[in-house]
Amino acid sequence: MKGRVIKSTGSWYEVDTGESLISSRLKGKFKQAGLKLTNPIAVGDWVEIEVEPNQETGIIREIVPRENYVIRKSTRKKHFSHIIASNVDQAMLMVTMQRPRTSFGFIDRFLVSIESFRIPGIIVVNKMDQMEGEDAEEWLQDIHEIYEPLGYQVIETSALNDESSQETFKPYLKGKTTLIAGHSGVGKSTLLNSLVEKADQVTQEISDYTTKGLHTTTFAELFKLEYEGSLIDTPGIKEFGILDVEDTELSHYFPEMREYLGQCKYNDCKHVNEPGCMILQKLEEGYIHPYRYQSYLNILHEEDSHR
Ligand SMILES: Nc1nc2c(ncn2[C@@H]2O[C@H](COP(=O)(O)OP(=O)(O)OP(=O)(O)O)[C@@H](O)[C@H]2O)c(=O)[nH]1
Ligand SMILES: [Mg+2]
Ligand SMILES: [Zn+2]
Repeated sequence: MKGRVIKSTGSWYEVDTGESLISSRLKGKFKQAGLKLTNPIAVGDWVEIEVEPNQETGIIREIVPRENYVIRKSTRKKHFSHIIASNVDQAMLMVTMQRPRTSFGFIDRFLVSIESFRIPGIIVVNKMDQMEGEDAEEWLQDIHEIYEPLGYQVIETSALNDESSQETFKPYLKGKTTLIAGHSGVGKSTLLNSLVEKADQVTQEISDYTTKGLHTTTFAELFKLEYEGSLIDTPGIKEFGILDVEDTELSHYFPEMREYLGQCKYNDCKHVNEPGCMILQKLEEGYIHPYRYQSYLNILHEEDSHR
């Protein structure tokens, strides 16, 4: 029987077969080419299960090859990675200006990771009700100016008290599997609760002392929308560790650089200080945003320091 993993808690996986939910376990080892994973099965996976004689539990026999996945370095286990979710049609990154603050660097790291599968990205700016002051205005303007021209849509919302979030989000979510990610405390579960009537995700006020979230959601979980489509709530991410990317490959994951690739003087150009570099020229001419270029350098250098 085929089904989709909607939740995993330790060694049990909730599999939705369309007709029922069957708690299933893995038996035996699953080899996954080239990846050392903390979770062999991820929310979003399609699996083949065999229902046990008691009819209530199942055994996972096979994972249908993933179309894509969003993956990060494990924070707990060195050299291991963690799949946040798989087989998604798009990823929403929820960001807030304060309580907690989301940096442009963090946004860029997340976008790089979804670009490797060309997963469309949407930036959801939450807590618009708390946006006040010049600093906020500037931050918000930057978000629009930097990301929209790259093809990432930007949606502004106040998940906690916006009566119209269903209307706002439905056109984006209908018929698709959407992942919601972001720092702890930005309001991912709050938005989910407002969009999925039956969902009852726990939410929690952020710490006054650190102005950071308290990591309230601890497992990813897929919820079906009332219309066609589903939404995956995920635990807050502190830092987004990008999996090893080759130096010369990184620029492929920056849409604004992609169009100039192949136009540098040297084939193996890393776009740092090489003569005849088209990326540096476009940066100079203002076609590439300096913040984005800075993120590019940061990721590039961090990769170097791991070797
Ligand atoms: N002012 C304001 N507060 C909000 C808004 N959306 C969410 N919050 C509050 O922010 C806090 C954190 O919200 P959660 O939904 O738990 O955040 P989360 O992103 O799911 O956090 P983790 O599960 O820890 O990753 C809660 O106290 C929410 O009530 C909003 O639009 N405006
Ligand atoms: Mg949550
Ligand atoms: Zn170059």
